[in-house]
Parts: sequence; C-alpha cells; structure tokens
Amino acid sequence: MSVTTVPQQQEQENYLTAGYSLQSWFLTYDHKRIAWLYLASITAMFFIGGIFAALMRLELMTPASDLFEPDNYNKLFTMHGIVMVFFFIIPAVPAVLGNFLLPLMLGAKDVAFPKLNLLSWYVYIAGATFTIYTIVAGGVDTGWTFYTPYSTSSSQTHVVPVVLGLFITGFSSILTGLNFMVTIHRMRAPGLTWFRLPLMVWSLYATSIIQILGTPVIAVTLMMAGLEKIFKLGIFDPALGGDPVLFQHLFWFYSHPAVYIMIVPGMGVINEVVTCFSRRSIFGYRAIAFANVGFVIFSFVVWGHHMIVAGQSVYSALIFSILSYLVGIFSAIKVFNWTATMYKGSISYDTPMLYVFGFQGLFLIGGLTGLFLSALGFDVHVHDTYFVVAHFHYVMVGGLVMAFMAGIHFWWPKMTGKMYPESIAKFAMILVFSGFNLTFFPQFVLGYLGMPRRYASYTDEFQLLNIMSTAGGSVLGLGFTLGVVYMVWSLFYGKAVNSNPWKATGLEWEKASSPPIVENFHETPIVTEDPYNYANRDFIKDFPQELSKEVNARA
Ligand code: HEM
Ligand SMILES: [Cu+2]
Repeated sequence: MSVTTVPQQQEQENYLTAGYSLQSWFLTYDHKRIAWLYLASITAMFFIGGIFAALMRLELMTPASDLFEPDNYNKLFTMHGIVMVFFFIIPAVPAVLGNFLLPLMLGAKDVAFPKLNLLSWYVYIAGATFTIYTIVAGGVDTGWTFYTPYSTSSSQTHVVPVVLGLFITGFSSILTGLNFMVTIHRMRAPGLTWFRLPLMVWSLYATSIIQILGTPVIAVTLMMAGLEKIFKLGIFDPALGGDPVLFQHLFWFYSHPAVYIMIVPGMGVINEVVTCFSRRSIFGYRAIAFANVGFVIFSFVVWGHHMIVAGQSVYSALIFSILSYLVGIFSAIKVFNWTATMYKGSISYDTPMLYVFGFQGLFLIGGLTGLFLSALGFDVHVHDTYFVVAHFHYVMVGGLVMAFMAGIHFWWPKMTGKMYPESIAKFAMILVFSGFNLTFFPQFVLGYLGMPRRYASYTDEFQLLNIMSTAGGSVLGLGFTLGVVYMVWSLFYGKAVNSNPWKATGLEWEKASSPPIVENFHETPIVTEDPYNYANRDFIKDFPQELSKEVNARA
C-alpha cells in the first residue's frame, strides 16, 4: 500500500453511475450493488421490527393489558424477535458491510461467486416474504425460540409458514458464508498474506465458519418442528415419544453461535474505526486475529447456559457455566486491545468514533452481565426475567447495532462519494445512546426485582421503571429515524468527498476512488506492508482534531 491517494475523478464512471435501470440493480452481480440491496432490505425489516417494539412498549406503559389482548401481545414479541434477529442483526454487518468491503479490502474485483451472491439476496427476500405473509395472515405467538411442545402441539398460529421462511433464509446465510470463505482464500491481492489482512477480514472469515457450521442445524431443527406440526411425527412431542428438550438443545446449538455471527463482524468494524480515529496501529493484531478463532470454537460449546433450568444435571450445568466464563477471555482480549490502541493515540471525535465509544461501554455491560448469567445461582434467580432481556439487548443493540452504525458512517463516503452531515449525525448518536440506556438499563432492575419477560401485564410496583423504558424507546426510535433521514438526504445533497476523506489506511481507501469503479481498482494492487501502518503516513503529522470539519471545508 503506498502513501498516495487516488485522485478523485468525478466525471469518471463509478459503480453507481454504471446503469440506472431497475434491471441494472436487481440483476446485478456487483458485490457493491448487492450490498445496497441488502442495506435497503434490512433497513425496511428494522423498521417493521421497530414498529412491533413500539407497540409493545406502549402496552407496557401501564400495568394492565389494556392496549392488546395477551394473545396479540404474544404475537408482537414473537414477530419483533424473529424480524430483528433473523432479518436484521444476523445479516447486517456481513451482508451489507461485508459484501461491500470484502473484495475492496482484498484488492479483488468481486467475490468468488458473484451470481451466488445475488442468489443469496433473493433467497433472503424469499424467506422474508414468508415472514411478512405470516404477519399479514395473523401472526405467530411462540416466541422467536419456537420452544416445543407449545409450537408443535398447542399453538394455533402460523408456525409452519414462518419456520419455512426461516429455513429458506438460512440458505442465504450459508451461501454468503461460503462465498466469503472462498473469496478470502482465493482472491487476495499479491502480497496480502494472512497476517496482513485487515482484522475486518479475519472477523468475516470467523463469521463465515460459524455460518456454515451452525446454520444447517437451525434449518433442520425448524424443518423438523414444521414437519412435526403437520404430520405429528413425535420428534419433540412427549405424547408421541419425542423429547421437547431436544428441541432446546438443537435450537441453542445454533442460536448461541449465532450471537457470534452477529457480534464478531461488528467487532471487525470496531478494529478498523478505532485505529483510524486513534491514528495508531492496532494493539495486538495477532491476539485479536486469534481471538476470532477462539470465538468460533467456544461459541459451539456453551449452548447449555440457556438451559440451566431445563433439567440438566448439576454437573453438566457446571461445565456449561465454566465454559461460558472462558468465552469472556476473547471478548476481554479485544476490549483491552482497543483501549490500548486508543491509549496515547491522537483521537478525533467524529461520529464513527463516537459509536465506537458507545460500543465499548455498552458491550462491556452486555458482556459482564453475560458472566453474571453464567453463574448458576444468579441465573436461576433471573432466568426468564427482564434481566435477560436487558442483557441481550445490551449485547445485540448496544454492541452490534452500535458497531453497524460506526461502520456505516465510516464507509458511507466510500459507498456514496458523499459525506453525511456531521453535526446532525452526532446529535442522532447522542439520541441513540441515551435513548438506548434509558430503555434497557431499567430492565436490569426490573428483572432483578422479578418482573418476568413476555407478559402483557404486571403488578403496579413495576410501572415507574416501565415508563422510563418506554420513554427511552421513543428517544431511541427518534435517533434511528433521524439517521435514516439524514443518510438519504446526504445521498442527494451531501458534500462530495475525495477518495480518502478520513485519511485511513487500507486498500479500499488508498487504492479505490469514492465511490469505487465497477471493477474496484484500475489495476490489481500489490501489498507491501502490514495493515494500519499509520505511523508511516505523512498525513499523521497534520491530522486535524476533527477530520470532518476539514472535509466539509474542502468540499
Ligand atoms: C456476544 C454476544 C451475545 C449476544 C448477542 C447474546 C445474546 C443473548 C440472547 C438473545 C439471550 C436470550 C435468549 C433467550 O431468548 O432466552 C441471551 C441469554 C444468555 N446469555 Fe447472552 N449473548 C451474548 C454474549 C454472552 C456472553 C459472553 C455470555 C457469557 C459469557 C452470555 C451468557 C448468556 C446466558 C447465560 C444467557 C441465558 C440467560 C437465561 O435465560 O437465564 N451471553 N444472550
Ligand atoms: Cu448463549
């Protein structure tokens, strides 16, 4: 990677101007356009899931179940969970940022199988269609975990179409993972050895392994549940000789690793952003790279911590508990290394970096409360309470969504050639951060005090904390909505940027224009140095405190 940046060629054709017809978008093989197809789809799903969340929080403002019947409330939290987990968080970073960035970071023209990449998006849409159909047809009430025997024997709602939809969507995840793995093995530019890869690529690689190994398990599990419901097979139904706990084992054998499908690529984003805005090489590159491998291995051996009260022996509970503690080591390696990277760095407080700070703090709370939950006695006390709800929202929204927001702001100028409005973005970040904490922190207290999850009503003593939570939810929703508004606005009216507005290292910044040309690079780049080599860049000296000000002034 050399120090020079590619001159901006506004007139020159780029991947966005290469065609305007619907066909040029919906039949594209360009990984960058496919990233946009995903971005539009997951954003739509995020708002659908968000509407359900808003309705739930409205119901929970008062102790009585006065806005919705309990049956309808069940459908709300089920659809919220399904849409957010399977259609927003799991694809967010890999399918949007991963698709856009992977070939650019590798110095390649595209992913290994461009047609398969487009097919993955269509498969996702096919799966989403079933879910949306289910919503319109009257919903499903099993919870996003589909626990048997309720889902297979009792529920009268649309379990079959929704599990069919998820079965299909699983293939999208598997195909993307497969495509990324082959791409990383086969398409690296000359000189780009494994230990010169940006850490984002390492994270996408680890994520792909989990996607390929884990997703078939959930697909088959949901298929079995669907078939059992139709044909009364007796896999899970004890009345027919089946075992309902078997379902939980299979479900969590995927769904615990799935939390790493969500968080590992998010951590990949944090690596890139934290070095750029600290102007330092990442601290402990190899430790971070290998921590990803640790996640892959350990994510598959801790599923039993979701089943501590499901009747396992105390010895097996102990082993799952110990193994869960060990996972903390890998998160700790990363959190410490990011902090060490910032230490003595020349930090600038642009929006992507603010989201990194948000991530660090919130993920820490999410991760530490995970350790609380791994302690057997504590888990027995708070299992199926709002404590668990708070824990996983701190990790998934506080962690992953923060990382996604950091990433989308960081690479937005690369994706669009336009800068988003910095001060509005900071304001929205503050809304999201404070709204988030006001929403979910009270839920730790609620859970600890004993408020169970998944009820439409509660006793009067819990009302104050619930009102706080609902108020926070409104601020959070406002923050996200503002985000979408100014991002779309900047597409049309944003200031144009040069190829490397953040003065970042990496092939995508130093060798590709903003937005990149269809083929990504004019000629295949040759890599001659380690990543994050900020110390060897001239611009390190004149790094302004707030880059975006300079960018805006220049444009
Ligand atoms: C890395 C990102 C993580 C995500 C996205 C995540 C997500 C979740 C989710 C969605 C649940 C609720 C499942 C349900 O609906 O019942 C949950 C529960 C749980 N998590 Fe996490 N988690 C993460 C990290 C951790 C860590 C690091 C630990 C422990 C070291 C942990 C320990 C637990 C335990 C023990 C429960 C079960 C609590 C109960 O139901 O009693 N989690 N997590
Ligand atoms: Cu788990």
